[in-house]
This record gives sequence, C-alpha cells and structure tokens, in this order.
Amino acid sequence: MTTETEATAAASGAGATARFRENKQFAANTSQERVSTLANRVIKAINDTVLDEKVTYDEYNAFKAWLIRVGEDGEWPLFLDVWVEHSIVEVAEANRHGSKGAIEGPYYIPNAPVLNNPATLPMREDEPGTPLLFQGQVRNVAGEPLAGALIELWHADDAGFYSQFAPGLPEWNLRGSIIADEQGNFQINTMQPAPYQIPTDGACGALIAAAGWHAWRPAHLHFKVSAAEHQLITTQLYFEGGEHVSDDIASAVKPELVLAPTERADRQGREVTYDFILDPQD
Ligand code: MBD
Ligand code: FE
Repeated sequence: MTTETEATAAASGAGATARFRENKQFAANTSQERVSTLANRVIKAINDTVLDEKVTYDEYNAFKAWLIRVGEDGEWPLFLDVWVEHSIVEVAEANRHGSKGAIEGPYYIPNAPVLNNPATLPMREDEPGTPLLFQGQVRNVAGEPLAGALIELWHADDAGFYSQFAPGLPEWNLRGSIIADEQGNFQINTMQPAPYQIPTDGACGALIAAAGWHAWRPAHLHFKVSAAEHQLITTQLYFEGGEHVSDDIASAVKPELVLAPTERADRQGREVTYDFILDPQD
C-alpha cells in the first residue's frame, strides 16, 4: 500500500480540509466589535482554565504541540465538527419549527449523482451489509407536501468508511441527490451503515486516548433536505438500540432523530419511514 491509499488520519484529514476550503465561504459578516467580543471570550475561557486548573508549563507545551499537530494532520474540520458543531446547530435552529437538525460533519460532498424517485444509492455490486429502504415525505410546517424536494443523503458503508475519504471505494459510493415526487414522497434503497470510529492515528485520536475517551459515533445517515422557498435542513438519523446512540463522541443524537426500522415482509432487509418538515424561508 502506498501512503495515498491507506485509511490514515492524515489522508482523511487532508481530504476534509481541502473539501472545506472548496465548499464553504468563510468571510463571515461579523463586525469588529463582535469579533473582539467572541475572541476575548474564547481567550478568557482558556485563561480561566489555566488559572483554575493550575496548568503547568509541561501541560502548556503538550497543548501547544497538540494544536500544531491538529493542523498538520488536517484535523481542524474533524475536531471542530466533533466537539463544537453541535452547539452551532443548537443556535442555528433555535427558531425553527420543522424537523430537528444535526451536525454536517466533515464528509459532505456537494453535487452527488441525481437520482429520481424511487432511488437506489450508488453502491458496489457486492456492497456488504443489510439492505435498508428509507422512505417518507417532505412537507412544510403547514403539512403540505413539497413536490420535487431535494434529499441529499450520504453515509458510511458497513465497515464504517465514507467514499472519497477512505481508499478503495467508488467515488460516489453511498452518496446521492434524490428528487422527491409530486407528492414530496421519496423511497431510497441503501445499505445500513456501521458505527463510525473517528481516526485513532491522528491528533484527535491522540486526545481521545490521552483523555481515556472512546472514538465512536453511532451508525448514522447524513442528510441535507431542501425545497424552493424553504430553509435547508442539515440533519442525521440514527438507529434505535445501536451502539453509541447514547454516548456519541460528537454529541449529535436527539431522541427525534432515532429511527426504529422493521424487517421487510417482501424481501431481505429493513425498512423505515421518516418525514422531513421544512420551515419557510425567512
Ligand atoms: C463523521 O462521520 C461525522 O458525522 C462527524 C460529525 C465527525 C466525524 C465523522
Ligand atoms: Fe458521519
């Protein structure tokens, strides 16, 4: 195996960092006064920790070395999405009435292949795992169907790997952009994902090991759901009874987001229904 084909923290971290730079605008419309307020609070939180916990020079230097390594490993997207993004979501959706949101995480890629309803996500011919039929309807908060809504879905495979961030997977494996029908209905065939372990060989993994934490997220499906004149929601769905549903390292599970699929009567696999409710554009 060459360096580029190994599933290392540095490889997935570099990918996530490059994707972030490509996909996001980061010139926030933030005044000088607000920048000062926010930066002062973060700096104060660090100083308060040092003073309260009587942080030693050794610990300070270990912290400095670790921060340098986070950047070298390309793990700033991972670090921030695992330990901070859940609070950003909480603030962002405080005034929304539709479906709950959840963190985007570092592995979204825009413009996945467009699939008409009913859809099957791109997957390998022998894609391992349990087939999952995910179906439902997209509606507005008044209960009206949103015809032609767009459901972007991406998730890990049965071994916990995301295409384009782990080697050896087809480019768009288990990623798709599904267009709901005239009644806002969608039916998506995919394979149940496995729990996801964040890379253990990078800076985030080193923190987790040093702190005696675990590195796991429960199995999850990622979504961005949008429709004309409505607010896009970014969310995730989980599976009842799955490992780490109650101790997600990324603190992103909410009870409303936990699915309970049932065995299919007609064929092997499981099925579940979940409806997305979108707020109007404000
Ligand atoms: C993931 O798949 C994820 O969803 C998050 C939040 C962090 C790391 C990997
Ligand atoms: Fe994920």
